[in-house]
Amino acid sequence: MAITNSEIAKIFNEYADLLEIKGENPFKVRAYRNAARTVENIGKSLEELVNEGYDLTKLPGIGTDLSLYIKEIVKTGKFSKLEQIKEEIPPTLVEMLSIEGLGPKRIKTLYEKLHIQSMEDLRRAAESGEIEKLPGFGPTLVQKILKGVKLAKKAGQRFKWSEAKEYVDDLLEYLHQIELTHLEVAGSFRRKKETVGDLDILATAKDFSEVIRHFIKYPKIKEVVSAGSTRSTVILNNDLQVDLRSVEDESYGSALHYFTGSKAHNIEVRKIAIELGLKVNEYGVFKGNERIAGKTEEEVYQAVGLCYIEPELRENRGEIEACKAGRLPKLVELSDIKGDLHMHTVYSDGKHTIEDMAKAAKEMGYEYIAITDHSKRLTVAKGLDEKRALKEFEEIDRVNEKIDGITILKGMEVDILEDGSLDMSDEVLAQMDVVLAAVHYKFNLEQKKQTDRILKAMDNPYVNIIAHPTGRMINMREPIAVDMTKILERAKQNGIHMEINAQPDRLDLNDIHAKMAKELGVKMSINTDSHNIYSLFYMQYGVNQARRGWCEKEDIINTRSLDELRKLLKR
Ligand code: DGT
Ligand code: CA
Ligand code: CA
Repeated sequence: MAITNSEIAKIFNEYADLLEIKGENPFKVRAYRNAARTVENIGKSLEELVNEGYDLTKLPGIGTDLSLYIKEIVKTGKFSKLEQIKEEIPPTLVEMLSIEGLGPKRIKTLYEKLHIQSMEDLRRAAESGEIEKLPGFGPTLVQKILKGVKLAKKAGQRFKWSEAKEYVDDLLEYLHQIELTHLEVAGSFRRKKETVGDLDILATAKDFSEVIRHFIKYPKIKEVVSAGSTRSTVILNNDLQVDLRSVEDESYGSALHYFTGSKAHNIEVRKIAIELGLKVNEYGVFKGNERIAGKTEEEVYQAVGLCYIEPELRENRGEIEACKAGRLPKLVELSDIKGDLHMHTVYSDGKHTIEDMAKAAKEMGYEYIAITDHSKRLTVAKGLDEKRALKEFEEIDRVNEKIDGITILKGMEVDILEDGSLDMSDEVLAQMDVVLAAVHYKFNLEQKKQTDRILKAMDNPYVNIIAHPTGRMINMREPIAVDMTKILERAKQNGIHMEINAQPDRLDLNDIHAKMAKELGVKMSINTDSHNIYSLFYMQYGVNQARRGWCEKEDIINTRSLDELRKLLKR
């Protein structure tokens, strides 16, 4: 495995970028950049020099440490310090380096000043004019950033539901400018799948050709792929494909059912119809040539002897059997949520104070929140040590006295260390109302080690909730390798709850894990992990995921009143 000088230089440059984002000493940053330049320009293979036993410290800008690092890279192809720092910095910040005009300094500013952590945050802040107001960021740069965000989107990548939602809202508002009888987004979007491949819109109107004419004039279209009399396909500026179709009013329910999918669910429904001597397609339910149903979805299900099945359940994961047995869940709703048990403040990497968060949550009608700042290992996030944690709790007491109508619980998102111990003393943990434990580094441990690490943390008697249990970031970071069944069984045994993290990039537990948890009798908490008051509304995304996981109100602990919740937080 030969490694070229420019590859080594690239590693040092990347490391320097990350050090800079992290806010490390500028001299240190410069040392790596200088080393990268030296490596690039010496004109002789470093690999050969290393193999010949040449003393690398004779090279300009290469000291003892750097010479050891070069040897490490030549021998292993990797730089362990780089791997380590990558685990400490949100992967999207690293990804943002690929955007023209955004260097580490600016990314650091965006992260610190506007708490931008994802491409979506970046796009939103650029469009809203927030970025333009920052010193050193002009309108030209903002244009460049917006272009860069689009280019960074890899071909064939699925869109996060939240991202599609923004476009859907705007597009539906536009379509409603003309007269329509029905308008609905079907497909995976309606099933609230965490990512969508494209949008499938269904509309009925007296004059459908007018709908198509209007649709293809939507200003955010990049390309009109086709425009016929009953359907049209376009690509939006963000590369999202939209299919628009029309049907007759009498077929609307069947078409909505057909295009909502999933395909696997539709196939099962069709099988049942065939057994009854019926035919189901997008135009209706037919007995011979006679249409016996089709105007509404309820009618379609009824015609084949089934009850109405919520779109989130239509994945052929047992919903048809459950319907036949009368055991379909009554899915949890956003309005059932009484509080949010995971959020950050200025004590660690949040943007707002405890009081700000409490007031915003109170406005949302919540009965309680938990403040859960990071623990000390997470230095990039200014994680709290024992002393600062206790100081924060004193402030929580003061704010609780000051504000009526909402209760602030004392909590923390405590790091699970590599050996499964917690990043906080039991003495301080004992003073908290709610303890979240989470993995924030060493994502690559093999399954047994990673599972044991989490199981050990779950045996700490103060832990209440495992936060974002798999650590995955949609389209960016794979989940950690864990035996989820074992973790859920331990949760059941120890009275620990699992989080459904509502961040649109996380949605972790995912739908399948949430359903597993429910079936094992493990309760969950849907939390926004907010770092500012504006993302408290992410709760909706978490509720969507919970619904896809068949969760009912009683499966979710933060649908309980404060008194009930406190009982569930006792171990
Ligand atoms: P996506 O776009 O990849 O996130 O997933 P969907 O579920 O939106 O799939 P899409 O857009 O290919 O098709 C929309 C719906 O149309 C799908 O959920 C079910 C229905 N559909 C599409 N193709 C077929 C098919 O071959 N058979 C049946 N029964 N239904 C289909
Ligand atoms: Ca679709
Ligand atoms: Ca489609």
